[in-house]
Amino acid sequence: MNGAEVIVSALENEGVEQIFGIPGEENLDVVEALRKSSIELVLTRHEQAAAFMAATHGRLTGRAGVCLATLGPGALNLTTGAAYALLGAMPMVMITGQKGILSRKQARFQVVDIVSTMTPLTKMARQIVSPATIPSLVREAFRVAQQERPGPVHLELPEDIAHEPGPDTAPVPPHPIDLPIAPRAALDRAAQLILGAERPLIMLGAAASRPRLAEALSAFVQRLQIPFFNTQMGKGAVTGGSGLYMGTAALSERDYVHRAIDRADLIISIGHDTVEKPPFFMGPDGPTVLHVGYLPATVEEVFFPQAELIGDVGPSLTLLADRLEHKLPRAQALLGLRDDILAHIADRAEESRYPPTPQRIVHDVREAVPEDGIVCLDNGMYKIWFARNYRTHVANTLLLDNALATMGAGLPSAIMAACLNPGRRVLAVCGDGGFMMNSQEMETAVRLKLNLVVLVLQDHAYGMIRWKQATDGFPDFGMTFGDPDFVAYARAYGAKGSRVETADGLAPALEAAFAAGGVHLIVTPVDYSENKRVLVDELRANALT
Ligand SMILES: Cc1ncc(C[n+]2csc(CCOP(=O)(O)OP(=O)(O)O)c2C)c(N)n1
Ligand SMILES: [Mg+2]
Repeated sequence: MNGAEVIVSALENEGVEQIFGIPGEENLDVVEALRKSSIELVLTRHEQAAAFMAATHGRLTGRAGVCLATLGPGALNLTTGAAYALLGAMPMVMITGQKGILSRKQARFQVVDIVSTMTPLTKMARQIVSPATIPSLVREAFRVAQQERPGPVHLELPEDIAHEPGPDTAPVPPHPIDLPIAPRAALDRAAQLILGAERPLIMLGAAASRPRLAEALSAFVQRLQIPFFNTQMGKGAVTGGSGLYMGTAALSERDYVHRAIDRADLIISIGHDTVEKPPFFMGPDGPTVLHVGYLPATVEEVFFPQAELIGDVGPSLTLLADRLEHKLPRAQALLGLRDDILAHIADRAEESRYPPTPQRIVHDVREAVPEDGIVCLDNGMYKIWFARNYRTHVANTLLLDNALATMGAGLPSAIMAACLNPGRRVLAVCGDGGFMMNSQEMETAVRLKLNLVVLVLQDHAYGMIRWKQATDGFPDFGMTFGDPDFVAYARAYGAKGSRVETADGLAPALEAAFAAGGVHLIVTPVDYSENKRVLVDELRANALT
């Protein structure tokens, strides 16, 4: 076996089924080994998209997704995806080529120090220097990528090592890992804190969305009956708990959900990751925060928990609930605020106006997407509206990036979600700016014969920045652009395209697109005057009352 065959068999050993990317000549031995393997090579049209897809695979399954690129330019195109996976805690393994390291007939042509480039963007970055080390290095790469806190790992395979015959070493079999559960003393302390609380509130953060946690987390909330809110990336982690849902902290302060947060005397913060925009600001006057997590909390100026429960979150929460069930007469002290908060959030959701408001767009999307359907957002103004207004009932059904918050990941992440869930409805929601950053992947979606709908919200602008510019008192300058004819653009890829022309046109367009199957782009204008009216003026007034 040569180095390339050893690495591909090690990837098969890890259960890898697909690799996303764009090969270069330095990867040709790997491509040949893939051809003879059980792994599918999925070509993308830009390496950045391949990395977003691989990271999303990790996010949705807990098993690292794999992407492949050549040396230099190809590898550099993976860097934004590496940062996306690092900040977003998504397990991913990136494999890149390199010129030979034993001899180099092309001097420094295309040679960039990718291992150094990747070092601050990954949990581990290594150059492979001999075929014999590959089985243990690949096992180590997956172990590191998948263990808490998950993230990306980079392996560089130089072309001569890929070509070189090595010993027929067997891959290292993965072994089951059971994480430690929080110790008894910490559980007792956490239980005392919760028993003593007058107005407790649960917050679900990004790590609450880990795929393996959904059941235990839902059981915890249902057994204790304490109302909960979530951060943007903690959306959807409680099944059947909708009567206790108080809202999503899409903004850091002053939103309606902060009426509950500001009154709570104890916040049980499950899986909060300070990589997210703060869901609230801690201050000297409370509330007390109990951090429950796989790892201790990172202390920040605005987040400094007074108590912690560290260990495998699911089993630890089960033990905590055993100590508290039926013993919390004040569990629902804050629940009375719920109806008012949710009524404010739902305001104007059914109004017929053209162009539609963001609230109406969120409402119509929710109608068209079943509970287990998956909505993947790019980054733009609408992300705040979806985070605030879109109700989720199943874990990981609203995928958004509140960590790197990069534009361009909406379509690739939706492609990955559609690949993994062929029977479920999958929708990408993108702005006209973010969509154009990776719109070439429409070809990938069509080639893969996916069922996927892409909703493009058109304001001919980098709307979010334009909104911030106005909110900060700057004149309107430098944020507008022209768009292609999106319907014709979709058709040029062999996808279907349609445009929303009336106030009530979005819902039927979505339904028709999902029902027809295949890849479909729907473009709708959006009335962003609501950004100022609600998110600035109304919330400012709310803060004064
Ligand atoms: C790669 C990248 N570049 C720039 C930004 C800064 N940024 C955040 S939102 C935004 C505008 C997004 O425009 P669009 O996709 O059209 O969405 P809209 O806000 O107009 O709905 C920009 C430029 C970013 N987050 N990521
Ligand atoms: Mg826009």
